[in-house]
Amino acid sequence: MTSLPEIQAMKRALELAILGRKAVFPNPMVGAVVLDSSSNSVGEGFHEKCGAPHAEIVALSEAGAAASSGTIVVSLEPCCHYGRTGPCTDAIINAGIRKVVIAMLDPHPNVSGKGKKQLESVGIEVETSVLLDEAEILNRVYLHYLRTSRSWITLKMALSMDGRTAAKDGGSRWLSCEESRKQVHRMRASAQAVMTGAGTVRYDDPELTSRGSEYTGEQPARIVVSATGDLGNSRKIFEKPGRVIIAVPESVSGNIQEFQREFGADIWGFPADSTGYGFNLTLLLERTASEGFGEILCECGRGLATMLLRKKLVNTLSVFTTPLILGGEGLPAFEKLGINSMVDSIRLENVRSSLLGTDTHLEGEVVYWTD
Ligand code: AOF
Ligand code: ZN
Repeated sequence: MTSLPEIQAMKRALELAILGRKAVFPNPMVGAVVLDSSSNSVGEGFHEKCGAPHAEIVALSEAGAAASSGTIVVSLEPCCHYGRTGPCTDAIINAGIRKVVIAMLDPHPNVSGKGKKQLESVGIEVETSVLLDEAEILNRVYLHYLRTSRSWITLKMALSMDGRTAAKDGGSRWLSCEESRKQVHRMRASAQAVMTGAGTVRYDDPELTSRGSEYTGEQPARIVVSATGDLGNSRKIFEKPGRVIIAVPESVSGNIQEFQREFGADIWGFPADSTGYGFNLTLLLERTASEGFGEILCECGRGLATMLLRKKLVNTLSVFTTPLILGGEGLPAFEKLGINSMVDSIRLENVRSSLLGTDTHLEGEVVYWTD
């Protein structure tokens, strides 16, 4: 049975875990709370960044001798292997902990139930699945990476009430209200990278940086996807601090070295492929993940948005809807997606909705039935 203090401690552990959000990838976000034998909280910790001590180690060292005969409440199954750091199970056993309360088992092949077994084998009581849903949502990027080796993509769109992204003449400034734009700047500030297509760069010359009071001091990397390497005369993308990556087919990467020379941009070339954006976007998202981008905010036009959705690479869809009509002559959000009837429609789950000024913000995870 889970006690009330243990559930409260798990809520706190989940809160603490989020503090590692920007720096832990490819590790999970983990928080831990140590309760002494009278259920008082005597130590807290979270995994701050990849390579840093695990949450349990931080919480146990804060608790010191008070951990003896106590309980550790942790949002993920304690590890039992040597990675960049040592096994948390050993530290828990050595601290004299009597009970371990876990939200979710760690699906990492080196752990996946083995941590729990090791603790039980020395007589420690282990309880699992406490606030499991919350923990799985919290670690969706980690879980997705373990399954696919790819970055998590949040596709953000600003639409009119009739689902148009721009007027017939291409104009879309300022479709969203000020509160929505502030929210986008918050999303950029918390994303590790922002991705767009070269068409948007050519047409809008965006900065893709976080600005205003939402700016937290660190700009996201900017990733531009292009089939040709043509960015027109747009240069704002290079102006602000932060890494800029231009992803192109290998065949054109030699032609755009000037972006590397003049602005220090990284040019990533991928084998040509007719099913993607001149190259296979899946390879791009594997590369972004291997370079430490767990979550990418995609702010792009119809072409890239359609391609990402067709290839089942969009994980969260985040739509800001403004109460105005642009009519059938306005530009639609997507090109054809092969949807012929309601049963083929692409749906979202875990949907969140809110009002932002005069706009509605709707966000949820895309369900791909055939996965
Ligand atoms: C825990 N507590 O706070 C975290 C865990 O390279 P390392 O040593 O940091 O190990 C990384 C692996 O440890 C990671 O893939 C995941 O399985 C687990 N993460 N485990 O007990 C923590 N961050
Ligand atoms: Zn660990």
